[in-house]
Amino acid sequence: MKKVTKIAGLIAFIPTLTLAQIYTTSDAPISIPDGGGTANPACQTITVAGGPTSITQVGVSVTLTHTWLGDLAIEVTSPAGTTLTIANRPGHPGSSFGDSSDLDPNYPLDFDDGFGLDAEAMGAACPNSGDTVGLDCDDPPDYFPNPDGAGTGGGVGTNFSDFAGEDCNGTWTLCVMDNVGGDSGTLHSWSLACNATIPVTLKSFSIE
Ligand SMILES: [Ca+2]
Ligand SMILES: [Ca+2]
Ligand SMILES: [Ca+2]
Repeated sequence: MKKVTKIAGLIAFIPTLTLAQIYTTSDAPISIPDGGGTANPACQTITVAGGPTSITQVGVSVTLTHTWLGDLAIEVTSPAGTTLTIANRPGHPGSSFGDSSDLDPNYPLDFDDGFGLDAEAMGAACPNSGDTVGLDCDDPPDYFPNPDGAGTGGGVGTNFSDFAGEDCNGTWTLCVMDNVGGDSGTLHSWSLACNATIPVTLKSFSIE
């Protein structure tokens, strides 16, 4: 009885306060070209209509499969054409090849300026090469963006405040670039929050 009450409370609460300003791509999953770099990214778009006309806050959730996250750079571009690199080869150039941890679609990566983990340190707390972010470390995998301009691939921007005051309506593009050959993966999906927070609590929520 206690659990039923809790579930009903969540369902009533979230759609009105949070989900109204969260948008998810309808694009199909796409393979990330191994070693494709900035010249050959995997991209998906979201077209927002009826959203906020002046951005105060942006958050992004990305669902990926990959066997070496240190290969990857992730960029989001607003309808106005502003680009922010939210992660740029985590662990590189601190280590030559970047962090070796894996990404699993069961553990989407969430990005918000208010989150506690540094995107550049993604996976650094995982003890083994075959470990999965969100499962073996970084639980939950919630990061503040770090363009890491020092890394290869040309990190762009500062953080999500780069989009402040822009119109959320229009087409947003998220691109994932794999900068080193040998390990590959897939961009499954991504979601965008305008003037809302990505609902991290939903990921660990299950009805038992
Ligand atoms: Ca790995
Ligand atoms: Ca880096
Ligand atoms: Ca690769």
